[in-house]
Amino acid sequence: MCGIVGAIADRDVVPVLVEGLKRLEYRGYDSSGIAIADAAGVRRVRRTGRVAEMEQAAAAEGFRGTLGIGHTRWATHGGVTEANAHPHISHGDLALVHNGIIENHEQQRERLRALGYAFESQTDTEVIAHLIHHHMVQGQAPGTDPGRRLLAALQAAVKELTGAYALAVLSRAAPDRLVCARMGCPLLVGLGEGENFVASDVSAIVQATRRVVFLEEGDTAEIRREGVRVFDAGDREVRREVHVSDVSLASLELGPYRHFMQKEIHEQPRAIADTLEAAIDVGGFEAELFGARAGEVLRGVTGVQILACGTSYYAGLTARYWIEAIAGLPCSVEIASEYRYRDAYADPDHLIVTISQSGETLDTMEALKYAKSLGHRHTLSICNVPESAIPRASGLVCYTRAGAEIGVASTKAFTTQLAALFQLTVVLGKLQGRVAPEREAGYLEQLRRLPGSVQHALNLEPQIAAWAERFAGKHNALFLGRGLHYPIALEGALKLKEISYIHAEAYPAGELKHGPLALVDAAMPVVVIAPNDRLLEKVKSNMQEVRARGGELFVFADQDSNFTQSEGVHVIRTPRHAGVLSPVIHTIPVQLLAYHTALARGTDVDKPRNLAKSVTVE
Ligand code: HGA
Repeated sequence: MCGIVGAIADRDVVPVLVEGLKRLEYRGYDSSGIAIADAAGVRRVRRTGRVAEMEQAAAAEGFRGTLGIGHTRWATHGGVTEANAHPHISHGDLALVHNGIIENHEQQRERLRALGYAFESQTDTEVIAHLIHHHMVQGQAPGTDPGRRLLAALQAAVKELTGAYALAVLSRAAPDRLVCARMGCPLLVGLGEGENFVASDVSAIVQATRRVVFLEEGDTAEIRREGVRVFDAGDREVRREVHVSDVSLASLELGPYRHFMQKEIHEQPRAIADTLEAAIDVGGFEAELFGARAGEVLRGVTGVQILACGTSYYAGLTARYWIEAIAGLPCSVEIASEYRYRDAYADPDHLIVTISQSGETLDTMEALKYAKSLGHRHTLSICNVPESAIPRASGLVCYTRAGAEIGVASTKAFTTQLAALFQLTVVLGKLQGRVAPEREAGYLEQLRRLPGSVQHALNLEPQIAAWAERFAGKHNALFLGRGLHYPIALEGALKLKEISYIHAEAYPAGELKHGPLALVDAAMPVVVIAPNDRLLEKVKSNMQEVRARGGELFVFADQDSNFTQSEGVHVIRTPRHAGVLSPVIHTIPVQLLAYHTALARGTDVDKPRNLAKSVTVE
């Protein structure tokens, strides 16, 4: 959330900042701004609304400069106003952009007010700008180099902050550098030729450079045209490894699609195939898929605790069914923001599995740290972004290979997480002696067929789009599933509310009679995920309960489910029962239903109101 980009070069960096912000816009899109500095002073332009509006304003004001920072905001403290948009400036001299939340901002504000600082915004961020300025002024011994003072002031200021931050700062007094800091929110430095960059993620700067250094927790850095210096939390200069990013430009472009979400839904066969490639290539499920030491670790675990948020949590819920049934291990799944604040029972022989698309989800990261503090020794991360914080903090890792996911509503990240979790299940099952070679071969064959079956499900798009027309005028919807498909009902309801703003809830179909049936009338569409599994007859009875109350049913079934259309019962068939992988197939229609309903309602599909991607705040 919130996107940061900064650049120092011999050329005009404003186009680099604007393009970077456009690429980061999925992280936050309520307002944006840029600031540039030279020896004459600091100038900024800010606008509420989209980056394109800010870009126009910058062009109208003839913004140019060789040193600049930019920000796209997802407000946490203070409303969506121009005054609250970043960059924030102190004394006309120092400008700063921030991602995160400063928890002690009130105390710092009081202190700075007493020191004579005036505040122009309601943000927590503005205190950081004044605090750095204060330290800069304090360190003003005659002859002290202002560039060194800027870094020293940043390093002193961050020690007085509690909370989470990624920061990029520039000052008129030191027009030859940017300084930046990271704690709890992602930040990387991009290395160019005679020019260098800072950004929340590599997509923002990939057109300028692919060589990046990921800052670690507590790091600060000084970025000049001629080079970059990184310092650890103790202000000691350190070397950090240089990585060459392989993010593809095509994955950041819309191509022939209308929305990134649509593109990403259609990329799923490829994304799943890429995620499964390693297992399919070796022709089996080897522990080494999760890291060199994985065999030894996974053989010894006696249970699994999954921690995640949002869509990733639903991937975890699906995996629980697999892990208990196939690997025979107890598995619990918990929302990370709940787990991290309760006195949880910890069995050190249980494996902690965290799931996060971005690898930066703050609640998940904190839940992981908490689990370790409770004595958990075995940790595994399922993540889509290499070198992000959560995999780096985990013993074992499985990277999904979905490619960049730009749409705020997660789609291909979810199905690739399911693919990864299924691989983990079978590896655990083998190590527990519960999956014999014939069974393993059967699972591998099912996985091989999975991308093709997903493609078949995508072919249902025209039928689903026709249903979506009927949903567009509704205010509420219910999603039902049982067993393995209950988490898919949850995911379907989440997708619909996220992007179409229709209130949608999901229930295990057997729960209907315990309360939600009271909501059912002719105005309530009820979506049912009803493949031909051993719960099908039970689901059919639950559907009768809905029909008897005048509810209209929209049923996703497979060929063998034996449903016929009738008055008030609409049926779309996925081609063939996909066995234990059926939840992956049934995810596609609920994604498409949400997408087309949002389209019919004219909402902003890729940037739904109030949301943003990569949730790096609590
Ligand atoms: N707290 C700051 C930054 C918000 C943020 O990082 N969002 O993801 C603000 O409200 O402006």
